[in-house]
Amino acid sequence: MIAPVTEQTLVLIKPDGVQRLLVGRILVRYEERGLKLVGLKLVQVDRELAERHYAVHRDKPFFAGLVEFIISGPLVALALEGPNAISVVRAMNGATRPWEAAPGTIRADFALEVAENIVHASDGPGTAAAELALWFRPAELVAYPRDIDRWIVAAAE
Ligand code: DAT
Ligand code: MG
Repeated sequence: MIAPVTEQTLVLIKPDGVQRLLVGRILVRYEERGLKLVGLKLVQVDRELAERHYAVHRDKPFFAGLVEFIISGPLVALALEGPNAISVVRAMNGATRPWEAAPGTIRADFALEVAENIVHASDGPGTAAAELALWFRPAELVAYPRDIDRWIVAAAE
């Protein structure tokens, strides 16, 4: 058996998801997959946090619009934990351009435009650690056992 790496990742259900009343339907997908919710909050983001979160895109032509969008209304920030959580969540979200996202992914099912593509997720271990630290104080990330984990996370051999 390949021992999976337990990871934590940051997800944002962006303002379009909140405005379109999709928060519950998106959240249930991650929950049903077996990912553990270790952080959750509704945030009205300020410009400084938005610019820090998307700093890697600072020189892109869409940067200004991206920041305006992300501060346009509240969003929901999630910290999710599980085996290979970073790549699992990226796969569940689907391709950045929703028209290229595989059917059954969140972006394919709920979005049409790249600028309003419903969800964000960290893209690697380094960005996950940095983004979790940016969005959550240490005390807001909660470690707790779940009885169902014995059905979801295979015991290491
Ligand atoms: P992802 O969110 O899949 O990690 P990314 O990091 O390349 O994608 O881009 C961050 C966000 O920026 C993306 O979710 C939506 C927006 N974006 C990307 N490319 C864009 C474009 N060509 N026009 C408008 N917005 C864009
Ligand atoms: Mg990205």
